[in-house]
Amino acid sequence: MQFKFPKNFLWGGSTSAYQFEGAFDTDGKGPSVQDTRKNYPKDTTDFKVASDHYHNWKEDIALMAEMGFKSYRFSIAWTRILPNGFGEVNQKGIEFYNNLIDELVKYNIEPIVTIFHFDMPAKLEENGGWLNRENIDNFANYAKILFENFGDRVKKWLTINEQNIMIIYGEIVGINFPEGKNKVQTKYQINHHMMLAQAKAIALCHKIVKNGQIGPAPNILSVYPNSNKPIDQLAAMNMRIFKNWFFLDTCIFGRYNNLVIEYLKTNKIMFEILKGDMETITANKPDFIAFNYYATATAQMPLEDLDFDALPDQQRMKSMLGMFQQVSNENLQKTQFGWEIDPVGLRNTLRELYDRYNLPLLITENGIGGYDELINGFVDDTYRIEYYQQHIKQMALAIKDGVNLIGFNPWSAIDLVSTHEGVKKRYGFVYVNRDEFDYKDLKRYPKKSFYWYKELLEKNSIEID
Ligand code: BGP
Repeated sequence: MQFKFPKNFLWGGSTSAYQFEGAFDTDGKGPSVQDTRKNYPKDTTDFKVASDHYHNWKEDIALMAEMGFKSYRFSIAWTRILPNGFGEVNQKGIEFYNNLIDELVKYNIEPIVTIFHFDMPAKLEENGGWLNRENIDNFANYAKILFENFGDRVKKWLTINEQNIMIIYGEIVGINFPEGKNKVQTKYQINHHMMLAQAKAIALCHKIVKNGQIGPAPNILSVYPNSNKPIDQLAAMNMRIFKNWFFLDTCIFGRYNNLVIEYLKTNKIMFEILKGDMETITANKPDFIAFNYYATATAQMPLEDLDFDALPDQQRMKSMLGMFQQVSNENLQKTQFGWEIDPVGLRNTLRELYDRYNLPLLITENGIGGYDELINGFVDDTYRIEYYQQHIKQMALAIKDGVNLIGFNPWSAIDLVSTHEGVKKRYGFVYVNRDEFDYKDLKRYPKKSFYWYKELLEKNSIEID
């Protein structure tokens, strides 16, 4: 049976500025933490040139239009608009995004703009980054400039990309931690400042942008218990709260989840909340939830004698002593880069999110990174088509279950530089001709998935059995 998606369903694709634009110091752009970052994984490129979208935006949007995009989710580089993060506006930056947005409007592609995607201005990072309360207002001021300049055409806004990932695994996405301070406490203090920054941006959007809608964009996943032992169910519940609900409960219900607060208090690492902060958060609620989904997680209760420090880096970061330990799920296949693949998990995640918050849901990332090879000007990425077919089918089933899902903007519209694994890990419907360190001609080649996606968007339906 064919399932027809709603008429106005926002089919599109997604990118972020530092991974896609390149032109890292062109036309007055200032450096962000992604430009000054020193800890690139071995043998991977930096973000200086990326896919050079800055000089190819017209052609890139034409390709999106050819696929039939109804929406395009991209981020604005704070340091293109305000090179230092505050102070004078860089008109060249405004001009670049004005052109981009006008071009999208020309093709009837709805722009969905992320205000902040992992790229704190380096100048603000020097004065403490998100840990410095002053930067809450710097963020709000930057957001205000965006609403004033682009709000006539951009009606859907996202505040902070994957705030939860920045807090939980901050080291890998450009957050620096000051010496001498408890790292966990620092993370939750930063989180509190981001919550306030988000609330202020929501308030400004609602005030300035006529018919504007705004929401957070965390990375959300269902968590399975590793066994039917009650204690593993508790571990899974703990992980769901630490990973997902703590962040969404705050902005949607206006309260911090008790489990996390009690954990911080018991360990004497509670963060500081000033008078009036909770009122600011409570008064400014999002209109929808955007979220990124790559896979689910599986958790068990860590054994009491587990040597936590002996765990490999990734596992240690993905676990919490006494709360949960993330383990791999033997029932799931993995991508070439070792990420689990769980299409049914997307339906589970959609269902859980909608049950809990009852707000419209928008998928802003989902996709598969792999080694793609250009052979005679063509890339056969059948594996990507299969991945999307399975995930989109589960989206259809979730909508049939009653979930209000309003769009799908997978990662990524066009090849770009992976956050963790360079250019060799490709995600796009369009191949960009460059290697890790050889920029070549950066020419664009539609992959097999490009034509498949185009057909799907034309039909606006998928086979479900
Ligand atoms: C998300 C980020 C994206 C993107 C994606 C894929 O967490 O929001 O910026 O990078 O993950 O991750 P990676 O590039 O590491 O494969």
